[in-house]
Amino acid sequence: MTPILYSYRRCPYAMRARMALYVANISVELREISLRNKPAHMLAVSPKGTVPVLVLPNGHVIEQSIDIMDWALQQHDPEAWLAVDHTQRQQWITKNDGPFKAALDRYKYPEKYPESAQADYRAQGETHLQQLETVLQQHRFILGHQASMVDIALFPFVRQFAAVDPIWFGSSNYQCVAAWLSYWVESELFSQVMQKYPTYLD
Ligand SMILES: N[C@@H](CCC(=O)N[C@@H](CS)C(=O)NCC(=O)O)C(=O)O
Repeated sequence: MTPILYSYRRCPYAMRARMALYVANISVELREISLRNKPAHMLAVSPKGTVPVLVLPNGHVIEQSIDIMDWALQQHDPEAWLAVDHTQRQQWITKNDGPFKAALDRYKYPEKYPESAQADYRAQGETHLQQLETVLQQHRFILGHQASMVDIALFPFVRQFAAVDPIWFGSSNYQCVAAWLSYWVESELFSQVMQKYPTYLD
């Protein structure tokens, strides 16, 4: 039997999970959901209601994107994406999924957060971009000369940040971040996981 992946194409958490599953060569039954009309089976197995959710044939449910990446790469890790220092890895993921994601949401939808100006939210996110720029000036990928799951876990969020105002991003000083982002966005891996699926309705 094939695992089921509840996914949403444009969700950065789902993107990182899909990429790890793809690299690990694990076939899934991908169920593209509507966030406004979530499948009853998904909510039954994972009441928190976020994607991605992976349901294994034995009924085990993995409902956090990083846990799906870890599970997939523990099955098969041809690029050695898991071979990284655990503390460093966690620091980057915590910063990305915490303060950077919060700044990204506010920068993307400033009308929902009128207490500050959009430029302030962008500046908050730039703290993270600057840290990325510093390490990417030293090596091609975040943790060194080889790609790792940290690159995959972070770039979908940086992609969204860059896309809010591409002209600003293109003229900003984050040249190494821009090159790193282009590398991933233009990769075969990314185009594979961005294929479109009809919405699954149960
Ligand atoms: N911590 C979760 C976060 C996942 C998440 O927030 N996904 C969003 C979509 S990008 C979601 O499903 N939101 C529920 C909704 O919008 O109703 C993970 O890493 O998997």
